[in-house]
Amino acid sequence: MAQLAAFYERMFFIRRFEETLLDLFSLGKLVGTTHTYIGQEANAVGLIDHLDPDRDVIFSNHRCHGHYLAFTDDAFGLLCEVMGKAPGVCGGKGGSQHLCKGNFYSNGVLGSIVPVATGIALAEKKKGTGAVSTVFLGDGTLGEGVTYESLNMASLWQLPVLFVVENNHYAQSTPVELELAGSIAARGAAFGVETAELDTTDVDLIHSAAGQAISRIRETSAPYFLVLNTYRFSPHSKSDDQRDPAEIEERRTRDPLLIAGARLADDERSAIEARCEDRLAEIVEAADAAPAAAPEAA
Ligand SMILES: Cc1ncc(C[n+]2csc(CCOP(=O)(O)OP(=O)(O)O)c2C)c(N)n1
Ligand SMILES: [Mg+2]
Repeated sequence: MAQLAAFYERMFFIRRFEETLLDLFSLGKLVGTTHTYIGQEANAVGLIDHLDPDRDVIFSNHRCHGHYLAFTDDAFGLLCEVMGKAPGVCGGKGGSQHLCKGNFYSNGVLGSIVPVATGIALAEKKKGTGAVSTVFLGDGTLGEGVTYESLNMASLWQLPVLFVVENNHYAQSTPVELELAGSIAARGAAFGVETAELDTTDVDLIHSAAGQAISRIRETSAPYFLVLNTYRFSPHSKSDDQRDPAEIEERRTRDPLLIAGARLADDERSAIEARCEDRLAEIVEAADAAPAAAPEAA
């Protein structure tokens, strides 16, 4: 129960952090656009619970806030970064998609992170650190050929890399059926990589499947391909949404917060939510008051 409460708190905080980002965007307080992870939180929270921020390495993409918060819990640094403020993770110069802190890296160029995560897995293997290199990619990113070169080398060289495909069924506005032929899971299996696929928004089930995947990598140092079927409630980025509203409503019945929240007592859930709201309010106030990023040196 303590674990479920902790998962709920992390997911709820990520959800409210991003809803707040959308509000701040509307007020003109963000620098650049933002891609929210609203609806997909159980993936980041369930999986990243198994990783050690001091040893393991994560590579994320344009939709990186949930992964970042689950790995670092650095909400102030992230908010300042997205607001173009000096205390941001990257001094307010990287923005929403380009975060670098400790063993966390994200990049908005689709596919670019996959060979880098594979190369880091090779480096960590050679150093004998026991680290797992995890890379999160979307269904649409499976259109990037470098993904398959990476899977091939990871399998040939038995590299400790976890490929996580978050299939939210859309690449921008293109449904997955119009972007990808064949099966997603078969793409990993075709390279002889151990593969698992989940179709759930239940954080406990994701936690358990991710635990098995990460234990396998730690035991064998071989790669693993994990497909998480999921859904985002928010638009791709800002206001670019052509999905049927009825489809979104139907998926809301499987909101990961509803599923996990229903297992908690009402008073415990309310206390968690109040704690998150207080923390968020403090962070927003501090980030708003923080100085803007320093201009480039001449
Ligand atoms: C190389 C490259 N091409 C195009 C884009 C523009 N772009 C940003 S996100 C996106 C769709 C990505 O879809 P998916 O991989 O399924 O991730 P999701 O947005 O669904 O999380 C596109 C085409 C980009 N960032 N990089
Ligand atoms: Mg997608």
